[in-house]
Amino acid sequence: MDYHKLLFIGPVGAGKTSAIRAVCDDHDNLETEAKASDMTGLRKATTTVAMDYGCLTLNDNESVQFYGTPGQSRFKFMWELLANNLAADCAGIVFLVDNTRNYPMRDLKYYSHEFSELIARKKVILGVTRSDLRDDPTVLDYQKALQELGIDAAVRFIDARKASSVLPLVKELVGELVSFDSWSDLTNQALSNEKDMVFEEVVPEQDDAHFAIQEYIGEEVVMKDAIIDDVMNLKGVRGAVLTDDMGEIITSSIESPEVNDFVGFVAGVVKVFEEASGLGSVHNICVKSNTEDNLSIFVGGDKALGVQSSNRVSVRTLKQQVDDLLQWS
Ligand SMILES: Nc1nc2c(ncn2[C@@H]2O[C@H](COP(=O)(O)OP(=O)(O)OP(=O)(O)O)[C@@H](O)[C@H]2O)c(=O)[nH]1
Ligand SMILES: [Mg+2]
Repeated sequence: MDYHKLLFIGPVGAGKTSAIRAVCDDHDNLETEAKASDMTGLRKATTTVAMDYGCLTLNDNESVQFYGTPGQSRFKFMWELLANNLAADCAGIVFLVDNTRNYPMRDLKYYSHEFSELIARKKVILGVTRSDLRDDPTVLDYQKALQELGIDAAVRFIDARKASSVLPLVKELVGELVSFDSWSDLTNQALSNEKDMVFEEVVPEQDDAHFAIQEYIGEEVVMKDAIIDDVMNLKGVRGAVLTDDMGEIITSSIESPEVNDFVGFVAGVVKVFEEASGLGSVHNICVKSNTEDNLSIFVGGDKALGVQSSNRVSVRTLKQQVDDLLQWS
């Protein structure tokens, strides 16, 4: 049997799991879905925590294997395992982006950076999903963005839930490598199956705009004032303060002037510390306590965010959640 591998990459909720589920043989797929307990839960109920796998049998001798990455950056170790090992020999990459996100171009930049080595070596197709819900940015916008990123890839607007929409991408990537030539039969079969299917309608509970936190400018995080409200919704958080890089308080829900001043002080000295220490950029400073609250300070762009949290909540978990908020909301 000849196997041809395809790797699906892209942000949370772009439809990687859906696309693999749609095109693989019945009940022949592995999913590692877990209930999305964090920010992701606002957009969908589950998220991939390790990887997706599925197989499409073309004929007795040929099949396509699909590998899907988890979108969340906390599972980055799986990106490396998939890109460098399990799917390093893939025939191509299906790069999915969700057109309904606030900043789909930021996603495009981020993931193309993260998978740059593999992308440079492989045939890539950019599949723009949820384009049934929003058609802007357009194909032309994506073509321009890809050109700026130096990526040679075709752009296809698709519905990741539908096999009839995903199969043409599979054909584009492996069609020339296989003797199988009944792609149109497969697609027609999928179309007729889809007639009776009811597709789950995904209406985000809250619009992304609520979390208008940061824009992806290069790799620099820009914190918006609304981050305070979002951080306050995290478990164990008692207060949050946002300051500028001169230590001036922009907004705060922390009563203690000492804590506010301390965050302002740290924000002010970080740049000096970075230069003097030669350690490179400082992104996060934690002050832990066994008896009092913990204080975590996140530095990004020209602002600092101080988060006061119960010492019963792990600082590591909190850091992950705030990082997710900063990166993905
Ligand atoms: N309307 C619409 N919904 C879509 C489309 N593609 C995917 N969805 C829905 O959006 C959600 C996407 O979720 P997943 O397939 O789990 O996304 P994922 O890329 O695997 O996400 P992670 O595993 O969290 O990285 C599901 O609820 C799908 O039904 C699309 O093109 N149009
Ligand atoms: Mg998934």
